[in-house]
Amino acid sequence: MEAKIALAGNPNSGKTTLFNELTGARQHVGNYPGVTVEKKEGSYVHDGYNIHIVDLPGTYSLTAYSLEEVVARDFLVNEKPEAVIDIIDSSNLERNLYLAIQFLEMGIPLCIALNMTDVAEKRGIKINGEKLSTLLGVPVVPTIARTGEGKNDLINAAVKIVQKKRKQSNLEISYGDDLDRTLFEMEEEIRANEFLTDTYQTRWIALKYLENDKQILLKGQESNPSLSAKLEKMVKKVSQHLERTLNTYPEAMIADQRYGYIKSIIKQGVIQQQHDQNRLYTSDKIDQIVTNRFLGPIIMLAILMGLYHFTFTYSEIPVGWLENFFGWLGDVASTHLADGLLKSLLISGIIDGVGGVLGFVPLIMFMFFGIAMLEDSGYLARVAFMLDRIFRLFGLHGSSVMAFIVSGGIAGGCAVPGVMATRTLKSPRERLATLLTVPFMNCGAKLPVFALLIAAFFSKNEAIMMLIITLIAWLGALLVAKLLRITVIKGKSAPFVMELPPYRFPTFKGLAIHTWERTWQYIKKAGTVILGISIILWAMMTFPGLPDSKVQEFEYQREAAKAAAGITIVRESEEVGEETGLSKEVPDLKNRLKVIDLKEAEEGLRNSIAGRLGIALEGISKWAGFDWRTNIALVGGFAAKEVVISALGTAYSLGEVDPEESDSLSEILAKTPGWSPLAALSLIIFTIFYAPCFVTVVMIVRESGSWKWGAFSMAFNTTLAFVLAALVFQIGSAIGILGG
Ligand code: BGO
Repeated sequence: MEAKIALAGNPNSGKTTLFNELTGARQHVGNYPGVTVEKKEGSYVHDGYNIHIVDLPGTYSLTAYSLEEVVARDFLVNEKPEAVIDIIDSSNLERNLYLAIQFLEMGIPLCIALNMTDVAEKRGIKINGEKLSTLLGVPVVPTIARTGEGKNDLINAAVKIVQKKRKQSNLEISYGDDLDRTLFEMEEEIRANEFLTDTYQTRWIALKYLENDKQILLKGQESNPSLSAKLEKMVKKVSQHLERTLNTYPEAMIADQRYGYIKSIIKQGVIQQQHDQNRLYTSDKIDQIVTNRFLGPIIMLAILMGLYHFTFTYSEIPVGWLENFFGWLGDVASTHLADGLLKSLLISGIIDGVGGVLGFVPLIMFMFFGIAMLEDSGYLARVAFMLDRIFRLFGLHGSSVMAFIVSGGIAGGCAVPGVMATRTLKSPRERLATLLTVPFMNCGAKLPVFALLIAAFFSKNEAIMMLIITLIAWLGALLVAKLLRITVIKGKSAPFVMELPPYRFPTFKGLAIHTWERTWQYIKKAGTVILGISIILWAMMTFPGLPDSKVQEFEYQREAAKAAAGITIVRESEEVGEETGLSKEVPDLKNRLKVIDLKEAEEGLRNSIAGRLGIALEGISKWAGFDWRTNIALVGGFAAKEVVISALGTAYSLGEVDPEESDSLSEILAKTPGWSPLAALSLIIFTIFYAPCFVTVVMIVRESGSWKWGAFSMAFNTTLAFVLAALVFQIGSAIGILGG
């Protein structure tokens, strides 16, 4: 039987020595067609196989920077050897793995020769080949080419790949938020147009465009000039963005992330000993402290607390300004508009609804600024790395951490890109478990709901409360993931590696741009989707209104109150003088009228479509401490979580008719009977866990490939949320804590 195996590796890794060791006198030296690069071929007989061995030119990378790289790459693509042996200099593992990673990205059936183990050992470096093999998903064989040690094991491993016709799945590294997003978009274009896909793989083509690979660019321009131009434009756009925000460019970012991936492999116990501490770079030195088993988690929690403290403390003043601004806007509309539907829509539907959401812009902005700082400095990747160990216990993939963080793991993300970020997870089971649990994170839409309830009921412990909410969300997500992984999505975990890019000093410009981009998304959503839903909900809370007979009844009550007050005024003015009587009695009348107005508004709301729904649900929701108004808000939250705030704003505004009353929503809630810190906590728990918003459900359906998982996430999450909220409320009430 015949087999074709290629030897590859960095220059000086021992390739020639191994080639000679294997082929001996059976060698043939020529040139690769059309170029002056030497091509050595030879043969080796093993286990009934006549193995044809080709020695590829030594390269550090597989991007078309040099002729050797183009030749090596073309050979792999055109000749498709059944296995490739990558010879790695063990004494310089990190650098040598860079090439191995690129083979894996190309989906090459790979076998690693961990060569020069003697040299490495002399330098005090001991490598755990098995661990490396598990993490990379390819066989790893220690060798000493100079003596021929390990030669047979190596060929055995390569022949096994040939025999099993083993397909190597493509390694997909995350290249950071910006590049990942562009890669997804480019891949869609490439796939749809079958652009160069007969020769190369989709993601790899996109990656080469990002790396500005001259050979692929040329082929692309020849094959489909307009699509090639489109892809180049996408690359230009993301390049400019990276330049502005992180002062870097795609090629550098890609190399950084690849090295980050390697660093993470090495840190997982692949190098068991390294005496030569002087060779550690600054990033490694920082990592020794920041990702330390004991210090790391303490530092992480301290940083989170600091972030929450910073956000709540400093955003309070501008949030107050905005609250006052929307209060003033409502007052202006109230004085200048005639009573009627338009006024109600404007004040209760739009100003109190959307204004409630926009009022939190400063808080969102501060939170995003803090997160951008953690992200741009490279610390967030370390958080993911540390949480990795914990995630494994819950049957999740290490890379799931990043999807959780994108979804709002720290607070203020979004589950839609979070669900999309699970695409980098190779194992379908862990991917499914991740995409079903990322919606539990505290996205930017839930954050204002928490901020409102914290301000109303836990104002003395804002940061600690936010930290508790974060921990509840994570714990809940992990436990649900575990539950899913031992029931509906059973199966073994795949090994994983994640990226640890070098630390960087974030630039102020970069932070500002990242903060603004995300804040703008929030504002845009408030002005479009939330505005639309607020108007629909306002209509549901306004119509059909009270029947005429009821309206008339309230009118009579008002008349009667006025008449009674009139009599009193006259009578009292006779006794104590007109002026005193008036000043005492008119506010009394005003109060009486206000009570009648409130009753009418409340009855109107109760009689509305939303009100009836809210009341109908009260039979169940009372177990969790939610009244009918909260129910309306929560039903609205199925569409988008911001609606919880806007609907509460509208619901309480429709019951609040005095224009002089300018209490903020949190003040109103704190004063309303039936509300207590316990009821607020129960609502917080429910908000964390209940059904994802509509767009996220659509994304779950798309990414899981089945509408069943979308339906599952809605039904399961809502049931879970209700059970948890009811438990908290009932137990809290029974033992009488938090005002319950
Ligand atoms: C010289 N162990 C040790 N200790 N050395 C090895 C091993 C190993 O496992 N494998 C290879 N080497 P190439 P590329 C040399 O040539 O095969 C040595 O570029 C010398 N030469 O012997 O050429 C190997 O084909 C004088 O060393 O690598 C060679 O990939 C003094 O690593 C070098 C000392 O191997 C590079 C070494 C005149």
